[in-house]
Amino acid sequence: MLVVVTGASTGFGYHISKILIEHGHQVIGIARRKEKLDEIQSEFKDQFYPLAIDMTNLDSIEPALKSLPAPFNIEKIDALVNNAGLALGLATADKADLKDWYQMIDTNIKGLVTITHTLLPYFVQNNKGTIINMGSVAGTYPYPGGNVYGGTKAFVEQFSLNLRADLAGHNIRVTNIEPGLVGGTEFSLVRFHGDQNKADNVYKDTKALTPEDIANTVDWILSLPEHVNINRIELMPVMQSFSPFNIVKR
Ligand code: 8X3
Repeated sequence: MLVVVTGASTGFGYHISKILIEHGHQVIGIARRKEKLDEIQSEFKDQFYPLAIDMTNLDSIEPALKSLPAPFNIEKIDALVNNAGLALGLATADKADLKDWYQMIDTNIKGLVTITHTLLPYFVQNNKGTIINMGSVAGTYPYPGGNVYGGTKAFVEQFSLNLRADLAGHNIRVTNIEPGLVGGTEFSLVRFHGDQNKADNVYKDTKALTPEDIANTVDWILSLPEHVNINRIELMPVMQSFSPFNIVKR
């Protein structure tokens, strides 16, 4: 398969690319940092095509994908893994930075729908394709400070299901993967604007999911027979679960 992976330079995206290439697929890896992508390309060689695009630069997405060289041409793409996304801040809504909100909306929503909109006509034309979106438990369960991040992931969840509705009759699969706590990535470092102590504290004394767990999930979904669609898959580490509702007493 030829698979587009967004956010391919680190974390989930790197591990997703790695396992797919190990299993004989080719990957077009999208990320902002060209140097990082070039490093990955030297590891994966001809099986990896580095495409340096900023997912918030919406106008650059379609032309970049439409000018991919052989054998990575847009009409040959079998799957899209919409992994790029970020959380910024954990302040309550009244104290959050509006710039953080806009950046999450631009990447997690606008970037995701733009690349999906670019590839969908080719999937429809080929009557074949798989879209795997990276949602989050934050899209289903509210938590303090989740505000816009959770909102963007709720969008991704519903967008995924609505794509399934629109694509009825076409042989196109759509899955939303909704992970809980995953360690071993820059997710919390980015969320806390580079505060390593705060980021480390999130995972202290936990046994969180790993990026490999997420990569294995993507690999498994792509390996299923073509008639099988996993609509949503929610996964958490065993040590993460649920709390009662918060009731503030007078
Ligand atoms: C990542 C999971 O709980 O930090 O999307 O929102 S959480």
